[in-house]
Amino acid sequence: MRLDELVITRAIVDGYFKKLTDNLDVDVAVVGGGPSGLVAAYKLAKAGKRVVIYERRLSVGGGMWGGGMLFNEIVVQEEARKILDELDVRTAPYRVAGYYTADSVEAVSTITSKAVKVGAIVFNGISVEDVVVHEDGRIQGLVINWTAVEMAGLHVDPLSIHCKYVIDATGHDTEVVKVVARKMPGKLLTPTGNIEGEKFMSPDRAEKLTIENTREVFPGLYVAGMAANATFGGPRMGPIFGGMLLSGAKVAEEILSKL
Ligand code: 48H
Ligand code: FE2
Repeated sequence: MRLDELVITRAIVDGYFKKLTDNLDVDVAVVGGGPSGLVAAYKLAKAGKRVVIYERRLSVGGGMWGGGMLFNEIVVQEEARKILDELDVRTAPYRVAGYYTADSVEAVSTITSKAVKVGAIVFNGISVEDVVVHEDGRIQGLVINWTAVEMAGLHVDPLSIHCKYVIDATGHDTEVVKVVARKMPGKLLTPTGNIEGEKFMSPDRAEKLTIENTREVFPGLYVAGMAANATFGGPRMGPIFGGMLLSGAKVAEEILSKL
């Protein structure tokens, strides 16, 4: 066959804009495609909900690719291994009982593939910069822009999407919550009403608190993963990823019970 550059261009533009317009009003919008966001999206999409992930970078996976200090293995504990089993990510028991390792590239690529295959739509290269809130004070959607616009520092106004729930899965920076805290000081569902801030490294406490901290932080807005710990003042845990996976599963369950 003879290839035509205009057909190629039209195919991309038509395909992309269909995906975009079909997903302007969804059940759940996940901000950040790290481990917690990916698992949340997988669980929600598997339950038949319409889910999108907005990911600032070209690739999803967040901090999981690099394992610990670029040694690309992750550690998970017994409780979280079941999630990796369910997702077909192979784990190996470490010689200390209860600890398992997995190849971080297999983990990211497999979880991503599963999430996408059950219907989660990933929009990469897009950054969430604000939320939509009308008179009732509840979050109704997100304000999005190209990461390239953000990086270039261009003054280009964003677009908006609607969703029933937002999950802030942006990791340490807890970016969506930050916007809400800046525009509505004292109104978060945290002890101080503001962002409590991430604490020092303490893996055992951190992993448990991550699950507790995975909850609604503002009407319509949930936090998961490191964003949950940063928001509610939990410690960090280092390169053990079980809490991230379990947090993604918990936020999906909580939202499913409301949808
Ligand atoms: C669109 C955005 C925006 C935005 C950020 O950091 P992540 O991997 O997040 P988690 O919470 O799922 O996993 C945390 C884990 O990787 C980690 O750092 C751990 C366990 N640390 C322990 C320790 O002690 O350090 O992924 C967040 C994703 C990234 O891909 C960002 O690019 C993306 O969110 N993101 N996407 N709009 N405004 N902000
Ligand atoms: Fe981290």
